[in-house]
Amino acid sequence: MKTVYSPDHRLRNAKTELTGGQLVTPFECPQRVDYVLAAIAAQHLGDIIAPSQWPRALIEKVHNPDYLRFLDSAWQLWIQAGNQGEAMPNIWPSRSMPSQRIPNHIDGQLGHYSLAGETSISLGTAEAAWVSAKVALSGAQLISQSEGSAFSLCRPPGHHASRDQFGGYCFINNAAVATQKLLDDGAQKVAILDVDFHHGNGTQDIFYQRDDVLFCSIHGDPMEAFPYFLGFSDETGQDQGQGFNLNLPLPRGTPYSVWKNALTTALAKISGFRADALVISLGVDTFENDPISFFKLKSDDFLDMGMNIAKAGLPTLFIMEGGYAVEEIGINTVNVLKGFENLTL
Ligand code: 7XA
Ligand code: ZN
Repeated sequence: MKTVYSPDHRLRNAKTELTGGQLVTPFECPQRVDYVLAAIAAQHLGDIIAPSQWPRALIEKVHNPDYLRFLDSAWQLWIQAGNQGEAMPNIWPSRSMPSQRIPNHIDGQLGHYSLAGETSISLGTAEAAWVSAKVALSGAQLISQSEGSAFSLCRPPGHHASRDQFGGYCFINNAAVATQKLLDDGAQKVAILDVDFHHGNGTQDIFYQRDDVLFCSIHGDPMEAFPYFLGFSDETGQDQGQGFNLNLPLPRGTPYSVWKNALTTALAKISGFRADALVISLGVDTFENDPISFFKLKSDDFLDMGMNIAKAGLPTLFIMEGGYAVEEIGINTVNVLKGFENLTL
């Protein structure tokens, strides 16, 4: 399986994340990709190729142009405002006092364009997010060219980013951008299976009213886990999209034996959808030692996960999302890909 990768992910090198009332070194760090690359080489997964250049218009199919302009200008505005640290939101329109107005001040813009408060914007963040989207687009192109499978080693991740909001370490929704490209290239229907520990609220939101994209997600129960406000099983889609959204929340301590039942349910739904292609939002923060999650998957379980995903029998694009047990992220990720290949080779 080919991997699409760019060293420019390093442009995202934030120093601060807000957690537990403290500013800490972000869990979502550049070293994550080093470990994945090392495992790809050690396990002989296949060639590693650079992404192509892509027009911004492809990103604008799933993100609002004003949001992309905000991402481009946020760091500069933040510095011009005299700030010393990294840009973080600290004020939002609220449920009882909503507003769609977009303030001129960077503090107001950060609130308007964010869904959570842990993720800082640092020098180079917008550039890295754009490169990450190109990595996703190039992976989609491989699938459109009948490659069968491909791995987009995206960083920063994307599945929390909505049309116009960042948060949860995500800025551009790489899985959504890739899915739209597959449709534009001729796929009639695309299924997205999000196996990251966290619900892909951004991806869900982007496709919630559509019947050409089925979104399925297996994740920590949002009553107990980020992103808290979406990811419940009664969210099934809206309007034309009714019935094309499947959420499978699971409780604290879920082992693979239970997680696998949810995978079987998701794969049955995907089979009934008769998709032309499958996009996997591949987070490995379901791992038992992940520092910010609460499932109990073991490294070998990821092999079985890949094997079962292969049983869908669809051209499949894997998009990297989360996973913060940094020393094991490589083997866990590549186990999914090797498991997939072992069944399809
Ligand atoms: O899939 N999403 C992630 O891995 C990032 C989740 C961010 C959680 C932040 C909790 N303070
Ligand atoms: Zn995650």
